[in-house]
Amino acid sequence: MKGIFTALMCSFDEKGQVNEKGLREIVRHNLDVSKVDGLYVNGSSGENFLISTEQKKQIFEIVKDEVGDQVKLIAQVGSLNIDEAVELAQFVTDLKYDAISAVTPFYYKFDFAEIKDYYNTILENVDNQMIIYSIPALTGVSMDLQQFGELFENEKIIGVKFTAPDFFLLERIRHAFPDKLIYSGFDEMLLSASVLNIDGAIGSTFNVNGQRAKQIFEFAQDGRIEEAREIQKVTNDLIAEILENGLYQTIKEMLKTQGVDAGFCRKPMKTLQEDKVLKAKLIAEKYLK
Ligand code: NGF
Repeated sequence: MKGIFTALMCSFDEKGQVNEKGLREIVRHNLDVSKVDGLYVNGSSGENFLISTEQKKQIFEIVKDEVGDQVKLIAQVGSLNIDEAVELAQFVTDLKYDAISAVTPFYYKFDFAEIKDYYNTILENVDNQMIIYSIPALTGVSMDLQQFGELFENEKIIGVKFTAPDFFLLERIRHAFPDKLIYSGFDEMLLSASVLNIDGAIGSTFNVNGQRAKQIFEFAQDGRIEEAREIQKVTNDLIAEILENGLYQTIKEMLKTQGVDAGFCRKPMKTLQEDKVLKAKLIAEKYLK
């Protein structure tokens, strides 16, 4: 379960329906061109919070069918509707996903006891292992070292997708829980996290920049920091341009330049205007081979 996992994007048509052919092409691009170690399915980058339960299931099925046992698969099943989270956790476990992950419950400002109950409830209902998805900037939910420790007491919770710029907390978690898996979630901070001995990373930009992410991670593990830093620099130039142009839309336009039918983003995400589509093509020309 270690290494570089792409936070998989999904191809949607103009009406917001899943474009199966396009989704399969995105998967193949990640496996055959970027050669990543695994896929994180239906996370933020998969526009998970914008789609129906049926669409989530459809995506889980298509991805598993395309990947088989080629790489590891993590299914993000977290939902404010705990019944949906349990239903999806059972669904992907039957499909033989290697692990499940769930975003911390958000919006209602749940206290820690409620957050803990959410994870334990999902896990009581399923025979699978869980990776906590912590992304305070989007959820507003921050947990401290002791709270991570309490969650980790459940042996089925095997790790965390840590999407935060708090390297003090990251180091403390690494030190306190050497046997838990830590995945870095901010691609622009991959090297900084890697030197703290994380187990891997999960990111959206790996859909187009997976090869560089793999190099950064591997160089850092080998202590080749200068080489890793150079690649992180190019990576961050790329990420800065992507963020300025529109994150998910730009990655999809970049994928299209690689012959991948990456489709559109779901509303309320906007469709890029012509000038930004052109800019995405220029970014692809500059950074992709
Ligand atoms: O897209 C976001 C939102 N974060 C992703 C990743 O942490 C989560 C990150 O790769 C994710 O992709 C998922 O759950 O599917 C950023 O897009 C990247 O570092 C650029 O900032 O914060």
